[in-house]
Amino acid sequence: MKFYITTPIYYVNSEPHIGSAYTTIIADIIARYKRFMGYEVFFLTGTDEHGQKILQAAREAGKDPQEFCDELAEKFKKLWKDLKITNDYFIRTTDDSHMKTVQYFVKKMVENGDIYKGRYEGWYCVPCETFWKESEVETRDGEKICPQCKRPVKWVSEENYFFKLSKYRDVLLDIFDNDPEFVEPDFRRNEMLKILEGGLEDLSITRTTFKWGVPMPGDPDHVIYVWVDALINYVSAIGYPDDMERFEEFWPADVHLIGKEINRFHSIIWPAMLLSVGLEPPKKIFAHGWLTVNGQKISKSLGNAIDPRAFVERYGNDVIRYYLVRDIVFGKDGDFSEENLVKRLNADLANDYGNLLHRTTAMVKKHFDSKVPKPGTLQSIDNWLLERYDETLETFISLMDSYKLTEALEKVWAFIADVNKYFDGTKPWVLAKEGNMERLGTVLYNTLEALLKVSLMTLPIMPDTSREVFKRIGFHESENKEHLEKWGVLKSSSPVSHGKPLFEKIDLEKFERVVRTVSVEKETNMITIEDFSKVDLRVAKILVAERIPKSKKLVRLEIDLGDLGKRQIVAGIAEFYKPEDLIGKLIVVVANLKPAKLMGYESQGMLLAAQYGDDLKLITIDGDITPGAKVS
Ligand code: ME8
Repeated sequence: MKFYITTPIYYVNSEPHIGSAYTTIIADIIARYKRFMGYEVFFLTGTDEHGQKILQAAREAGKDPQEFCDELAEKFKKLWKDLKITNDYFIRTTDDSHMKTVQYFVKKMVENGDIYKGRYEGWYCVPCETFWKESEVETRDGEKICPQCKRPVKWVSEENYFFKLSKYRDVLLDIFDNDPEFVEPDFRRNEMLKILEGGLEDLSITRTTFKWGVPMPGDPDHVIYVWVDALINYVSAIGYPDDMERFEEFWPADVHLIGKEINRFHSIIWPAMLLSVGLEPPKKIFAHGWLTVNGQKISKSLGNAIDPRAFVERYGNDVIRYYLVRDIVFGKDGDFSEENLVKRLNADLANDYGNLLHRTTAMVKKHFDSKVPKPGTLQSIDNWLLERYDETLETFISLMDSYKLTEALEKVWAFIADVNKYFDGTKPWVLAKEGNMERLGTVLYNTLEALLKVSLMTLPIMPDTSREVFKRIGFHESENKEHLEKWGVLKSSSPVSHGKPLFEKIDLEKFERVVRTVSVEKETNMITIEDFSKVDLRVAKILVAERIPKSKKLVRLEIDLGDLGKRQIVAGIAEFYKPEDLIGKLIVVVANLKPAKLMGYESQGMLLAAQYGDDLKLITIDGDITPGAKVS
């Protein structure tokens, strides 16, 4: 039995955050659950490293794109390690083997007659790496913006290769019809059906205005569209086409776990691409909702505070995992609220679960010399507990198998409530007082066994906690589903240890958030007029311009700043301007910037330029004005 699960491969334009961690943690939970249930699992994650957005981010960081991607990919890998994610492989789209597969795949689409050359005219959103039709874009203050991320879109008009996506509309509709669970949750499936019913347009699959991507086979002036490149990771990672034996073992993928905003790529474009090369579509796409943190959008303004490690340090890995599954209904949008997290920690984990273990092991220590007691004859209340367990297990498995993770966990906690009821109802402390050791032994045995069942069911969600519970209740067998299926797994007289509470409660009165509510000013990056006036902007005339030897990007300029004298500045504009064309231009510079050295040359200021995608243009002056003039 094989099980193949994937996360999106994350863009490396910025560091991983709680949003990317959410998908990866959920995928990890599913992967661990399937392994526990006896499947041979392949759990894939990785990074998406080509395209304009990454190129732009690398430029902004002043880094070579490959070097930039190498650094960021390491950060993702490190985070997953810190979060104890059990991915079996980490794919990067700049891996040679992946790039070869992308070319092979696209070549096959060409051979199958699904690619043609045409002119693309329309809008493009770089942050989403998405083409939008005129009818789809929105307008804000006279500017066209992306309907998804609401940032400005760019007009694109280029010769491109196109994929005949429209051709696959009817087959896709059939797939959706034949398998109502192809895309989940159902409200996300309905969105996709609406798109399909509205008809599909062919998709532009190459770009010519930059080079950071996989070259189009046979036409290297074109690079393959980053989404086409990225989606192919799901097959390149399992050996397509070089190792077809391995590929066939795992394909089609059992589930692509993604966020709702990239559903169209996974549920429509990707299956069509696969059909084009004669491969089966994935078995399922599960598009979960979006998280906010303490009511705020996850954005750069939240800064490093949303580094998932900060939460893990404060609350512990298992608590975060529990909270994400329990409080955010899997599939729907939700808020990662630290206050709710603390409430869950105190109530569900420390009280319901931790205290039950604590009370039980305390009594085993006191009355049975820290050894698992022997159970005696069962009474009706014991049978009631066993029935509750049978029903819990059946429902738990069916909920987990259908990705109803939140409900599955609720079911386990309903069982914990039953075990607490059983414990209180059988009054073991009275039995102890009365010296009824056989009955006491039975009650404690059943409670320990129930705790074993709870810790086995929650093993994929809270692995460290479960293993700690195993140790304390004397369970040393292998971790597999057999131990869930029968009652009475614990061996009498195996050692029990009564340790410190499993979870430490946090006092809500003194509780302090990891992420503080960011003020509106910070959120919108507002500055005051005083802040702005600190920047001394001046007009400067370029007197001398020459390339810096051995540098692709840097130009050395001598500029005249009038009253402020002459200065040297170094600017990264060599790829956009020839030095001789710069001489005589009136530009704008920051005159009060601390000097810095670049490639051994001192730069005594910074010129201003506008950059968009691959374009860079200097800020110049409309007409003549004396050098040194203040800009405000
Ligand atoms: O889209 N809440 O990469 P990406 C929940 N490279 N999940 C969130 C989230 C949030 N606030 N923010 C991000 C890409 N995610 C492409 C994917 S796949 C072939 C290419 C998660 O770095 C969620 O899974 O923008 C979302 O789909 C993904 O991160 C987007 O990651």
